[in-house]
Amino acid sequence: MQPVLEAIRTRRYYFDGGMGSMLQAAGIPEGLLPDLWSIRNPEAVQGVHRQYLRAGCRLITTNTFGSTAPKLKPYGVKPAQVMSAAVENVRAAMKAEGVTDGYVCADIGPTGRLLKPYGDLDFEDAVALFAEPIAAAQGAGADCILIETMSDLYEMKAAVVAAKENSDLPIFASLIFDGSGKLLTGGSPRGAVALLEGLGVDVFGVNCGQGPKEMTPVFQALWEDSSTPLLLQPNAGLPRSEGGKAVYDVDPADYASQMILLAPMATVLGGCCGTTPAHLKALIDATKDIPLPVVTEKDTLLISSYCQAVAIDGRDPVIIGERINPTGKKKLQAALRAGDTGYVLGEALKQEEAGAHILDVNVGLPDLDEPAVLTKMMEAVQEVTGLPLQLDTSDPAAMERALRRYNGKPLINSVNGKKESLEAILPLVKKYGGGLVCLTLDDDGIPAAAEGRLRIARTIAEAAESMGIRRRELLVDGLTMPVSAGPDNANVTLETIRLAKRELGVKTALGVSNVSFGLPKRDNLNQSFFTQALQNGLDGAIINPMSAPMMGAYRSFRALRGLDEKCQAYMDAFRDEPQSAPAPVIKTEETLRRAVVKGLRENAASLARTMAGEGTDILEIINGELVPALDEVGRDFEKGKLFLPQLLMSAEAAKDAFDILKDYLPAGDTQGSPQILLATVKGDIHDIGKNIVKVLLESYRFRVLDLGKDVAPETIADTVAEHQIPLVGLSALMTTTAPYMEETIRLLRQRDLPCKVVVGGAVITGDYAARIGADRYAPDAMETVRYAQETLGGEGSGDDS
Ligand code: B1M
Repeated sequence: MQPVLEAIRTRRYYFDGGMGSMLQAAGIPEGLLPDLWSIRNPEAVQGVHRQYLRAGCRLITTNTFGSTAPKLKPYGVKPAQVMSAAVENVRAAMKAEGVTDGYVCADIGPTGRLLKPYGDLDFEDAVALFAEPIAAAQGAGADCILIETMSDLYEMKAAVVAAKENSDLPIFASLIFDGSGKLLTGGSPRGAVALLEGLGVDVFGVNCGQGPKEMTPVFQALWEDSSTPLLLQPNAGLPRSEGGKAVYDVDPADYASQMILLAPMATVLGGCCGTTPAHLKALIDATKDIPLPVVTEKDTLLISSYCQAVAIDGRDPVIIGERINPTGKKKLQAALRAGDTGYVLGEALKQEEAGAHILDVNVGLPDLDEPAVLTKMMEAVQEVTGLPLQLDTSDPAAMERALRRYNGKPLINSVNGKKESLEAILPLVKKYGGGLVCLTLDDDGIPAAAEGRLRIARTIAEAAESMGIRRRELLVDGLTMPVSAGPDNANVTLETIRLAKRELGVKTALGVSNVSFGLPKRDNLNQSFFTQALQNGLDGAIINPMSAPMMGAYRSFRALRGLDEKCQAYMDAFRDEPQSAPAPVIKTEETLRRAVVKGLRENAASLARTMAGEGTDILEIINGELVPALDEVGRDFEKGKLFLPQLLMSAEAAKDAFDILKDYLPAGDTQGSPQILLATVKGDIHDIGKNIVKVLLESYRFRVLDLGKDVAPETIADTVAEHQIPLVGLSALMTTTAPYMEETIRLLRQRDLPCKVVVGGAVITGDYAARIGADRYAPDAMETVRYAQETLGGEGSGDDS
């Protein structure tokens, strides 16, 4: 039989549709992991496969969506067992239906956990979790791997790496976007194309989450950027909840008619939640004669982080911030030696604010463990900025380690024309993906003339292409030599840029400021050379974005070249500047509020310590810095300007600051029976506010029993009864969890527990509190203390002073 990747280019092939709902209809017990039926009830699973085969589907997905070790552990089975049985079920169904042109697609779903630093799952552990079912799929004779319903690009990367390392099967990969066109962790369609094409995934696209109509903008965006065949597997419309169950409203005929509009862009179609064999049958009837799309090779180089993508299109140049490179920088050298991430992160954020699009990260110092330090600094920088990074090292071991764990598709700086460099770096680019900076030097050094440098660039480009690395991924660096060392040095570099673009059709990169080495007033030369390089076709400028002359040259170039529509970016950058010469360096004031907003944990803690140490009132610090910072982050989150990972980093920074501040509050009294119970209600994991309330109550010497977060009404009522607690404080921060506050109060009243209840949290108002029967609404922590004093009398009864 033809390999699956060849087959899908010859005619339309269809994935199947929903599996869970079909198994429910077949009687699977509620709450049982559907994958278990691959072993325990193979006939039922085969029955579903057979229905889809009869509908005309030929890409049949194994019933293994949840088959990673932790999810299977409670049932005492291993991923390999389930995968082997599941592959066998598909084969048996095909045989029973007499189908000879079907393919077994080994289904790999998400782990259900967030990866570090936002969650608790380490990247390597995620790779290992995916490796098990993938290796089993290969062993059992699956035809391809389908990694699906991924809402985070980092987890997707872990799964793809696992697939590449544990099988040689074709890889299909599919993501779930939300209504705003983003992934849960903020990734965009363009970021997805960058990552998945970089990793060499064979077919990718979108599934789940929404119906065909709602998916259209995301799918269109993928189509515009991608040079890879796309797959599309929407739900039968947007799910809505009815009696706690998801219900889908789009019937087979509507589903098919909505898909007709997207079929010209999709090589492979199929269904997801809520779709049935009837949906697939209607889809196949409606689209089987629509010609397959012709997928064109795009020329743009895409670079990405977990949430942002930068396009290097050969026309509009980008800025690569050069400040995180210890060469000639004593402070950075000291910071790297001391493992001081705070300083490095400060440099990262300053460059971002100054307008960099990509940040170079280089930690090359002779006495440092470069593989460890580069990875550590890269991860730290990725925690606080969404800008894509350029990994800059001449040590292949350091490059590999960082590249593997990088969240996105980076720039790789660099390879050169030497055999050992090509042999060490090109396989890494092939495996992990990345835009590649190609230095025009080889064993004979740096050629004096542009033609010599072009020759090396050609050697690199051909070697890369022979390994399947596209030419558009390459940025040729013509190497800047000081003009003080030779009058023709700048001309040769400029000529190399021109030739590389014209003769090889590649992009170009350049570290600009070396041109002025050894001469006074370096800014003059740098600025002028930079403008000339841009004119000659420089695409990636490695410069100091905090240098006003350099950014002035860049912004002027874009405006003059017609790259800056209505000169908007130029005006935005300079509107508020005095019309005289601009200050040479852009400075940012470091405040606790900013540190929390930016998620700078170390800075937040040390600024909190400084402020408290200087005698600033602790409540003033909380209400004047921490709360407004989190409010700002919350607003930006709501507007879709930032995403869950940044929200988490800000929350962590606020918690670190608060951990310092609470030591400055008077110590509490923890002896005796509790007087106040505190809890964040069921379903809600926000506990920063509640923790502040707790510490403040304790500093007023009330004895607090903290039940933590996500606490069920019954647990609260039982605890109040057991300890005869007179005052209960409940916190809720979401509209969806506030009803549990009401339920808790109702239960306390029903059980006649003689306690008062104070409530608070971002979504609670005085009116709401009154309506649900709370005794008091506390807009902040201090109001809680006042109410405790009113109801329990004076300070806490533990007060013996
Ligand atoms: Co989320 N979150 N969050 N979040 N988060 C909000 C609440 C949100 C308003 C952001 C937004 O969209 N603008 C939004 C809720 C929207 C809504 O329902 N209307 C939201 C969302 C949607 C979510 C997720 C669903 C995101 C997702 O996964 N897609 C998810 C939910 C998870 C869950 O709970 N099931 C989520 C997750 C998170 C993080 C984990 C990242 C993190 C929480 C970390 C933690 O708490 N350990 C987080 C954060 C930090 C926020 C924001 C930005 C800040 C909350 C905060 O800590 N504020 C928040 C936006 C905002 O509130 N501006 C947001 C500072 C804190 C000191 O204030 O808690 O109000 P607060 O407490 C004050 C007073 O209200 C009062 O005193 C405190 C001190 O003055 N008070 C009480 C509070 N409780 C009291 C109890 C009392 C008395 C007074 O009686 C005892």
